[in-house]
Amino acid sequence: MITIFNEHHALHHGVELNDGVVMTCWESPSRAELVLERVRAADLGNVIPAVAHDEAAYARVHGDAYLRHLVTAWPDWCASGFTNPALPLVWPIHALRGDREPRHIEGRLGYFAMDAGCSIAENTWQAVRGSADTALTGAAQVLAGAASAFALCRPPGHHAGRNYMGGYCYLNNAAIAAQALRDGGAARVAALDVDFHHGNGTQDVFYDRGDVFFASLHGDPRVSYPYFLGYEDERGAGPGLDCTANFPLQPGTTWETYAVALQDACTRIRSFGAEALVVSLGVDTFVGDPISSFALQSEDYLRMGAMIARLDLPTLFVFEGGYAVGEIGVNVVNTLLGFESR
Ligand code: OKP
Ligand code: ZN
Repeated sequence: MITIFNEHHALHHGVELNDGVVMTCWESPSRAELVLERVRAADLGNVIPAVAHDEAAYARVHGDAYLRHLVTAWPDWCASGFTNPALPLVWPIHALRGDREPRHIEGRLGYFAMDAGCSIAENTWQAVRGSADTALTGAAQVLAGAASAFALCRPPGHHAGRNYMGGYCYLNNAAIAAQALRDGGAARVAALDVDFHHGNGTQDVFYDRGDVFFASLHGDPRVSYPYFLGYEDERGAGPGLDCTANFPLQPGTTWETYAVALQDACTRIRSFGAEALVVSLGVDTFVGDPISSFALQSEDYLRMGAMIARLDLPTLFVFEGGYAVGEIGVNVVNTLLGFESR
């Protein structure tokens, strides 16, 4: 399996609120480097650089005003006299006006964000677009006939909606890749999200569409981030009704329980008639993950990959979360090796 990698990912390391204090994010550059190291050590296949894409490819998934905000946030933040990483501090929740984009950068940051997990600094945009380009390069590999590919994206993408960032995610790499597969000729595409956290952004992008199926296995939103989406009764809308499937799972979930839900998700994808598959691959389902609460073991990822392979679809793996850096490489590469063992 070919791996796509963009070395500019390292230009970005955000800050987030932890225990009431601003600290560097769990989502760190070393994560991608450790996965790459394991890809090489396991001889998974060639590693190729991401091909730069035009912003038009991102605009297939994200709104123009949001993309403009991503590009101008840092210069506008500096022009307002600020000097540290940009973070939002006010959000247009419920009864507040969500229909007006403020002009001041301080207001705009909240308007286009779901949380304070996405700081913006001088080189953030370069890393963010490089991550989307990594996914797009992977999609191109699959469209060119590769049975599978691994987009080693960083920063991750699945919490980013059409018009908002959140949870370390700015552009939705998996959604952009799924759309590229559609645009490249796949009539029906499935996005399977196995990150511990619900893929609220991917769900947002495809919720009312009948051509892209979205399935997510994740920590129950009653007790797990992102808290405000990912319930079982979210099934899609309009032409997309029953093209969204959510599998909330409880803290402590082991492979035995997880496998049942994953099999369900795969059955749904098969009956949908997908011609290509995008997997949002987060390994924060690992028992040792510092910010999540499932209990998968490293060997379970071999089984996960093998189960996904049984769908027998051209498959693009897109890297998302996973914060147990000691085992992150083994867990990711085990999934890919399990897939290849079919
Ligand atoms: C991104 B991805 C933990 C708070 C959670 C946000 C987590 C974002 C996860 N104390 N903060 O889905 O792995
Ligand atoms: Zn996650």
